[in-house]
Amino acid sequence: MTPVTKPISPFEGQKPGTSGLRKKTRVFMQPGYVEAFVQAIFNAIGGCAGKTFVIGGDGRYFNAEAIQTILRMAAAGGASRAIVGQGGLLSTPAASNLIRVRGADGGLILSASHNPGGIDEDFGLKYNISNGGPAPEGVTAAIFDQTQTLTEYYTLDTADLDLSAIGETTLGGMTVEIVDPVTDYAALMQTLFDFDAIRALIADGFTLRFDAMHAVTGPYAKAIIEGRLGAPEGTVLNGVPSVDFGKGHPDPNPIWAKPLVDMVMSEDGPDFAAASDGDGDRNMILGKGIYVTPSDSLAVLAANAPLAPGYERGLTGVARSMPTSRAADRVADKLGIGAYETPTGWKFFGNLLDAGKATLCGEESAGTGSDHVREKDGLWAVLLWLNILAKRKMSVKDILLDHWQTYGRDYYSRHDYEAVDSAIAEGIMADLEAKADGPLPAGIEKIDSFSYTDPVDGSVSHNQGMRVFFDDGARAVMRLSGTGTEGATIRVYLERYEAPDGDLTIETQEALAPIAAAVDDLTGLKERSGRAAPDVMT
Ligand code: VG1
Ligand code: CO
Repeated sequence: MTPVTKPISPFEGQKPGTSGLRKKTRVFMQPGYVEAFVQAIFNAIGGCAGKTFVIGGDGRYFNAEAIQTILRMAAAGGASRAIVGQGGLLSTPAASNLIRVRGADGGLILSASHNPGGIDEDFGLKYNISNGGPAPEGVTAAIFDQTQTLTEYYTLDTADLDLSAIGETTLGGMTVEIVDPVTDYAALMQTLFDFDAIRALIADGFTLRFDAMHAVTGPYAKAIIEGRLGAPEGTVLNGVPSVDFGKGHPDPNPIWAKPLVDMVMSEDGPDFAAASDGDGDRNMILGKGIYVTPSDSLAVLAANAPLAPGYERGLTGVARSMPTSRAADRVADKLGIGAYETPTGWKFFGNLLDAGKATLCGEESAGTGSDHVREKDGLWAVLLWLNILAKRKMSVKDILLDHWQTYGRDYYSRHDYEAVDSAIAEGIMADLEAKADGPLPAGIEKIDSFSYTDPVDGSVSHNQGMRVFFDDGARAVMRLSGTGTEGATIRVYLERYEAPDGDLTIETQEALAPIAAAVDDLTGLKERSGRAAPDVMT
């Protein structure tokens, strides 16, 4: 079948953000929009002739249509094979795994992650490289360059493929292989964790719930938690993926997963509960009566990982994004292993993982993962927690208390001010940057703009967030979100350390109120954004 060449003019703003290109669904649905971005990707990677790609997404509205477009274009460009999740579904970590185990050249993942789905909500598309991880900045910059100079794209005039049946078909000269989205991923999990120990824990009466939030992890959690681990049916909540995530917001935090939080906080709640996001790479961990902040979760996982077979030889290092609390550093310090601080976004962990410098990575935004794939992985974090609980035979709350009594506690919270006028938000950031040169207000030791030099390839990334260091060791970070689709979201990250012999059980917002007030004094944030309080606090 001969490829058809079609003329196209560049679309404005096809610039990948923290994790791929995210826009309103209707923007993606404009004629030629997906085609332009996909052709830009193919051009930026030197074409797709002879290549193998993994393709799948979180099942949101427009997922299926976009996949058909990508398949036609990959075939027209001469790709030899496309490996597609059945029904177009693949969680982000499962896609990363497939790229790796199948030795694919790359992958196209369709997701706007934790953003809501639907024709009036959000859509997204990102490219992952052959290590299974998100394209690094050099590649995303090349893609953006291509989007600005495109003149044509290549496709086939063919009918849609049926993506519902497992097996192989062809499209032009390309083989399309439809795979079960869960099989390889579940097999990988089984190599990392002590499934027998977790199964015994559950058989002994340990109770748990997993909220898939109507998103992609439903089938994975059912197969693994209810299937291989023997948890009773009904353990997985909201387990059927839907195009609009049940009209919810598939963001596993105490705001959007409130029913789950209420459940574990109640007298007869389960011993453990967890949730994952739209594309399955985030996690929220809860124990009876307690919410584990993602920063603490990373530290606890780092301290206990050797209890799981996949990590029994110990960790080489731990990496965290800059705004993530320093709790993980304290563990790394005690273990005498490397601690790395990277800019926000999983793409910055890829080199550290490939080079064997870090085994575990994490972000305050509910992302944790390891060198088993090159994405953060929601279910992986849940299974590692379960493995640790099965071995330590303590409650989540006691594990956390024990951790704080050993390392001290980094009180931590993130305050988001959403959909703020972009010019106002940029003004707030610019004014804070101008204050870095001093004179500094009383109580503040240093203000700087975070720059990162990758220790593996030496690449430098500037302007990765403003840091405010206080005299007493507390820290605040401010940055603008790179995943939003409306105005600007200002994120304010607050933390304060309390030593092991200090007060370890203050209510979090209370513990951080003085820092939040100091940030407001410094920036005029509330008045300038016109908000009396943050829209979301995690
Ligand atoms: C947010 C988080 C960041 C995460 C990114 C992608 O980015 O803060 O930690 O890596 O989302 O996660 P931003 O730029 O909005 O702060 V996901 O699950 O949306 O792929
Ligand atoms: Co996600």
